Order: sequence, then C-alpha cells, then structure tokens
Amino acid sequence: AGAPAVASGTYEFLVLSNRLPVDRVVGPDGESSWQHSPGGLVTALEPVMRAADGAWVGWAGQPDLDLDPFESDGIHIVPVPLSALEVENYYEGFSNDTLWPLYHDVIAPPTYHREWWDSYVLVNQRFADAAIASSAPGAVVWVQDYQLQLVPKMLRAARPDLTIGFFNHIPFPPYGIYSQLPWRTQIIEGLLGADVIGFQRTADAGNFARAVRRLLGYTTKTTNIEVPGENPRTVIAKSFPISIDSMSFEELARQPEIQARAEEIREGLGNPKTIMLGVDRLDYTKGIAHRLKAFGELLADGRLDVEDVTMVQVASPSRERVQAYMQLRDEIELTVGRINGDYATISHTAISYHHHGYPREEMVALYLAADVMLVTALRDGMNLVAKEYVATRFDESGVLVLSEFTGASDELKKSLQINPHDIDGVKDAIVQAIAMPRVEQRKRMRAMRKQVLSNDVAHWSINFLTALNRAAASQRERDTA
Ligand code: GDG
Repeated sequence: AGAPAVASGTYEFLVLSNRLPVDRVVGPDGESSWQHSPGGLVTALEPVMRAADGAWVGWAGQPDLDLDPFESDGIHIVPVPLSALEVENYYEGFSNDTLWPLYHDVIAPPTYHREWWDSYVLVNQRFADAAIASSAPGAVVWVQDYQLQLVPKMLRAARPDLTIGFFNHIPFPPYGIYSQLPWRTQIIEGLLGADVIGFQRTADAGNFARAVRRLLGYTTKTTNIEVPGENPRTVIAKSFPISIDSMSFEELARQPEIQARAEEIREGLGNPKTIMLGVDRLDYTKGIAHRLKAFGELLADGRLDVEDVTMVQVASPSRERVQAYMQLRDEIELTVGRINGDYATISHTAISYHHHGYPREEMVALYLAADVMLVTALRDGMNLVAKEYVATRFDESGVLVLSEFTGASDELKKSLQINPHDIDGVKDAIVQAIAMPRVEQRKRMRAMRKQVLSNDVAHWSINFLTALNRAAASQRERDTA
C-alpha cells in the first residue's frame, strides 16, 4: 500500500533537531572551527549513529550560514540554514515565545503572531526536505522536540517508506491550555505523521491523546491512537523518560582533581556548614525566584544563619534576545542583590550568583560540593540537573529537593518533593534537608542512584528505537495484509 518510495539519499538513520550537536565557533583570528557539544543526546545516539552510519540534520546556530554537509568526529552532519529573520520568527518567536510558554502551563503569557507561524511552517518544511533528500529507502528518521512538530507529517507525505519517530523534550500541556493555540489542529496532525510519539511523562502522553480525541475525534486506547483514512494507521503515544550518561558523571566525580576542586569551592565560600546549589538555564520555568524567596525568608526568620549556609546559584545565559528572559534576569539579579545586601557579612555571602556557563568538570565539582541540591521548577519536561546531581553522589551523601512539577519527580521518589508555589513548604523542606541525618541521606540517595544508574540515556534511546521499529514492523504487516 501507499505511494512508491522516492528515495534520494543514502543514510539509514537520521536524527533531526533544531540545533546540531556541533557549534560553529569563530576564533580571535577570524578562523571558524567546529566544537563538539557533548550533550546527553549526542552521547546517547553516538553508538546508534556509528552502527547505522547515521546523519544528524540541524541548524549550526548562526544565521545566514549556507554550509555543505560534512563530517565531525565520525558523525555525518547535514546543516540546515536559517536566515536572521527566520531565527527571529521561527526560533525566538514561535518556538521560544509561543510554544515554550504555552507548553509550560502559561507561566509566562504566550505570544501569538501569524507571521511567526508562517515562518515555523516554512522552516519545518526545510528540515523535512533536508531529511527527505538524505534518507535511504526505508530509513529510520528520529525528529527531536517542539521546534519541529510539523516535520513527521511532511516526511510521511513525501516518503511513506520511512519509519518516523518523534520525541518531545518538554511537557505536553492539558487540553484547556493547549486549546489556546490558534494552530492546535495543524500541530497534532503534524505529530501524528510519526509512528511513535515519545513524551517525558505518562501525563504528557495522556494530554496529547486527549487533544487528539477533542480536536480530531480519533479513537485512543492507552498508548494507541487510531488514525483513520485510506491507509489506517496506529500511532503510539507513550512516555520514554529521558536520562543522562550516568556513568560518565560518576567517573568525573571520582577524579581526584575534581574532588580537590570541590574542596576548593567550599574553602572559597568560607567553609560554611551547608552549601545549597541551584543550576539552571536562566528560564522562568525553573522557579529560581521561588527558591530565592524561600531562602531569603529563612534568613529573615532567623531559621538559617548566613554564617552556616551559603546558596550557590548558577544561572546559565539563555535566550537573551527574548523580552521575557531579559526581564527575568533583571528580577532575579535584583532579588539576589537585595538578599546579599540585607544578610551577607564580610566573610560570608548569602548567595553566590553566577550568570555563566561552565565546563562539565566545574559543574561536577559544584555537585560534589553541594550538600543540598535545589530543583524548584514550576514546570519541566524532565530536569536533567536532578539526575546529574544524583549520579555524582557516589558516597551516597547529599539531599535532593525536587519539584513535583518536573518529569524527574516521577522517578526520583526518594527526593524531598515540593510544590514550589508553596513557599512555606519549600522553606520546611530546605530546613529538613539541612538537618537530615546521614543515615537517612544514604537511604534516599542509594535508591535514587539505583534508578539513575540503571536507567541511563542509552537505555532511553534503545527503548525508544525498539518501540519505533516494532511499531513500524506491525504497521507494514497490516499494510500488506
Ligand atoms: C530541556 C527540557 C529536559 C546548564 N548550565 C550549564 C550546563 N547545563 C546543563 C545541565 C543539564 C542541561 O544543561 C540542562 O538540562 P535540563 O534538563 O535541566 O533543562 P533544559 O535545558 O530546560 O532541557 C528538560 C531536557 O530538555 C532533556 O530532554 O530534561 O525538561 O526543558 O545537562 O548540566 N552544562 C555546562 N555548563 C553550564 O553552565 N557544562
């Protein structure tokens, strides 16, 4: 059944994501080179990529660059160009100022602009075209994240021979929120072009299925969505919680130089009894202000003393050209300045605040130095920081305070779970974390480490790709029956 395959490429396996796993960097001499960004996704997919001789399709991170495909560290790279206007409309606009706030429970108000949508459609088609031109007959194409939700349908229309997977890294919102989107039907139709649509949490997959029922009237049964038509298809919408390369974090944490650096960090802060840590992209979904408020109040109440407790907050720069992010930065930095002004002493700062990105080694040293890790996101698909903290704590000490609005809270049941909106609850959890006896820390951390070490990112990608191959095989059987 279906149209004959029009194959024009050679790759058997393709990954599509907005950003490539490599960054183009321009040195002081004006020479440009490629820097491998060692993200979890790359680490997870590298073995699959090599085995299948796969290619990665994505944007190189700079506008108006028209580059030929090339190879980087054994990975085939197929760059997709974006103009400066498309970066504004498709990326900063529709992706980061419409979809991102909408999918994160409208924590910030989403902006709806028709010209942003037009650009989103156009750029999604460009990504689809690049994949169509590069894929061998019957290839497996795995599309990543909310920037590319229309690509699965575009791929299927041109290339019914392909096996198409999609993974959504951010939440999928409840229908009452999702239904605000003027293009709500086009988006779910775009996603339904895939054989398997992966989500972080079971709740996200449920929200998606409900949107499909409400908007298209299709029948859904647990993880199966029945798409009617000339060639009826079963689409799987299911949770595949993403993870990290757990062992590589533990290995870094065991390095003597990194442990020495953790000691140095502690010394540098004046050897407080307790170091609390927050690590986030500077994003309004992360609940940084809520965390600061709770800490500030604990200092004001005298339940915590600045001589004993220091909070380190790494807020890595993010989306700095989007208005809501500029405003957030001002708010956070005002609050940090106020708390430090009110409570810091000459020898002890209250909040050691860093608007920087750091190398992975420094992040691990910070995790090692932190007695208490604070993850207070208001909404977060997964939150890898929580898992990274757990992976580095090989001596089983340390306490994770974790928002129940993160995907990670489904798995890390032995964290101290909080509702970040409940400031009194957050304050109590912080006090409980600081006072927690070693035995209890161990018990909790051991259980969480077991979870994170046995469910790493390789496990995630294998699970997804196995489900994808299975779904495609049973669909083919049904097509030829
Ligand atoms: C999206 C979803 C989902 C941060 N600052 C530095 C740095 N990081 C690293 C962390 C972590 C990653 O960035 C952040 O991942 P998160 O999961 O915490 O959050 P998002 O960036 O919002 O990611 C999220 C994720 O996709 C995966 O599906 O979990 O819910 O929103 O790895 O360590 N790394 C370095 N320096 C920094 O300054 N080296």
